[in-house]
Amino acid sequence: MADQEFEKLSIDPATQEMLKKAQAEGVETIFDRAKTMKPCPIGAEGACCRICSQGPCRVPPPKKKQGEETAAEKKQRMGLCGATAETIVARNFARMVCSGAAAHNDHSRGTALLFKEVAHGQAQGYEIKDVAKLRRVAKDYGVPTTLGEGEEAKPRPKEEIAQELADKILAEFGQQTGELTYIKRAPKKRQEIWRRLGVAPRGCDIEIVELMHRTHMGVDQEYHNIIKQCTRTALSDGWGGSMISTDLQDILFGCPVPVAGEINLGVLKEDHVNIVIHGHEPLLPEMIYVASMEPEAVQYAQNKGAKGIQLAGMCCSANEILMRHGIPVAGNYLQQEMAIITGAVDAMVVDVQCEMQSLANVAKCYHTKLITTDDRARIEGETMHIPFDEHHALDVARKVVREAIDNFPNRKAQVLIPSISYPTIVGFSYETIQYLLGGSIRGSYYTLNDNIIGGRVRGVAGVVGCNNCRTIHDNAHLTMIKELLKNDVIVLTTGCSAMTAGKFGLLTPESAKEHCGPGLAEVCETVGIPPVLHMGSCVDNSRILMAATACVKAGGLGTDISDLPAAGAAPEWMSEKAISIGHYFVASGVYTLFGVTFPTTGSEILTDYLFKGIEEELGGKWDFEPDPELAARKMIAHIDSKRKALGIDKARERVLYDMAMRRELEAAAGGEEH
Ligand code: MSK
Repeated sequence: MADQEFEKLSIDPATQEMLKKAQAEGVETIFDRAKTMKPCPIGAEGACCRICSQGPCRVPPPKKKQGEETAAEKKQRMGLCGATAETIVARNFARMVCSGAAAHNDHSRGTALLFKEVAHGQAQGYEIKDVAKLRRVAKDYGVPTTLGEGEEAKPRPKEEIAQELADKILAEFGQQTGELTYIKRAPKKRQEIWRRLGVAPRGCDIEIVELMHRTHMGVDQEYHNIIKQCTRTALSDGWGGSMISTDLQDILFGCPVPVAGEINLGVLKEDHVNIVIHGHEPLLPEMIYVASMEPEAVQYAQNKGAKGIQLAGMCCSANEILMRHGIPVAGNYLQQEMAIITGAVDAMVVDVQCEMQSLANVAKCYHTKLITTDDRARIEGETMHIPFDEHHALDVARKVVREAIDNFPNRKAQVLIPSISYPTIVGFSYETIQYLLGGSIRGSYYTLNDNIIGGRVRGVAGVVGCNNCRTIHDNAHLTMIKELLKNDVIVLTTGCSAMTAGKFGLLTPESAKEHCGPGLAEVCETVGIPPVLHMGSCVDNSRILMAATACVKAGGLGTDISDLPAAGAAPEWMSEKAISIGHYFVASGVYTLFGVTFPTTGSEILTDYLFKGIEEELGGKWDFEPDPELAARKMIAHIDSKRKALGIDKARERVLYDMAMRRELEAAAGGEEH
């Protein structure tokens, strides 16, 4: 393949370099398979029904425009059982929401179970690191944080608070009635919408189970009704499982604050033992971080001829340890094979989600040990399975580190690490942004709102999500983000999108001058923040929900998330989790745009409902645009329409709110800031 061909696969020079190496060494990657295996066009549109053994039934697209089809023609576009294109496509969409929400909520359950063990002092190596956050979350759950009353009141021991809180949180997974606690964190108006529509989730598990039931053959066959349960299920992810994960991980491992990091394959070191941590759950990675720094481990590595141990992350496990410890990131989703192809990775340690099965084949071409660590996620061809055990996590981590060190002398292929990496500043949790905007005393989102009202910041965009080998790696993320920044739209990012931003230098405060419009550049310079704020991993999209809620509660931008000059996007999405995330953003009132392909285009009627009709009910809606520049313009147009509705479409004098005005706004938006 000629050099220009590699540029059509990825805009990332480090990835291009590794693709060339793979070609020279005869190693097959996802990029090769994408060339030879084309997606099924009917499946891609969501119009293939395979939920019973009478099919699969494939429903081709209509030959005529919507509304022009005769009843007989419509009949031809049905499954054997009579299920219409709308039912089939809605069911497929629903099952994506289900699987995505299940992934996040199951991740969350694991974290909650560990939290309970820590609270009872039965989890080796772990402790409660963020007591202030523990107390804030306890308040949400109605768990007392003091003992005694009035002036006699004393702080309650953190272990006691944690024990009671753990039981309350774990009960929410199996809860059958009522509603999830965090629903009350949303603006009042949003809560009312959910309650009026009957979509406030009852528990973390029940909504997923019910949606699976309803998409079984012969159950729910009315697309609005299926999508309604999609909404309830997705909300159980965003305002349930994902938010619980984020909060408990902050309590256990520390709430992220700005920290310097580095990203791209160049973070690997030829003369070190390289351990790449890949997946999503930070429980074991936190201990691997500890184990890799123990003097005995470093000495052991030196005895084997290495200078030391280099830990690096991949995908969202990377985001977790980057945000809290500044551990460098080797790359995003489409770089997992690339890391092994360097020939320098002594162990790739995976937990759950986004790990490609092909890792086993690629690892065999080199010396890399592929170590699975979660009983829920084994990979055929793995080198070994060292299961995570919360009671002995540090011992497990030490074993993993030792396996990697033992492998260092076994390197067999030529080692070639691209000397490409970029510095980043990350760690912008919702709380940190609040602090940066106003300091610890008066910390709040007022400052951001004032700048939005004054027109320096045009609006806010969340750009998140995966890479997808059906589009040029990293290109859509980068193009979209640059276009938004140029137009004074500040970007909040998570997941693999955050890594793209980092790889191209957008996660540094200095980048504001180069990439932003004058208003946003001025704000970033004054506050000292990058124009793209890295907020964490996939579950940390819940931090974006909290930031949006804080904007509403700070006042001046309406009374609901749907009033904000804001938009969301996943321009290179690929996973079912992305669909669940997208749908909970829509359900929270956000205009949400996806790129690459859209999974409901097999039904024009259903797609129309998701892109238009649903807005009347939820205030948010879906959209699809594969061209990232056009997509960014659509987002900006939406932001402008919201500015107009708020009456702030023309740049105007800054309105400085006094306390009385703020109280009035807060009351309208739903009470105090969290
Ligand atoms: S890792 S879900 S490829 S963002 Fe969270 Fe990246 Fe998407 Fe996995």
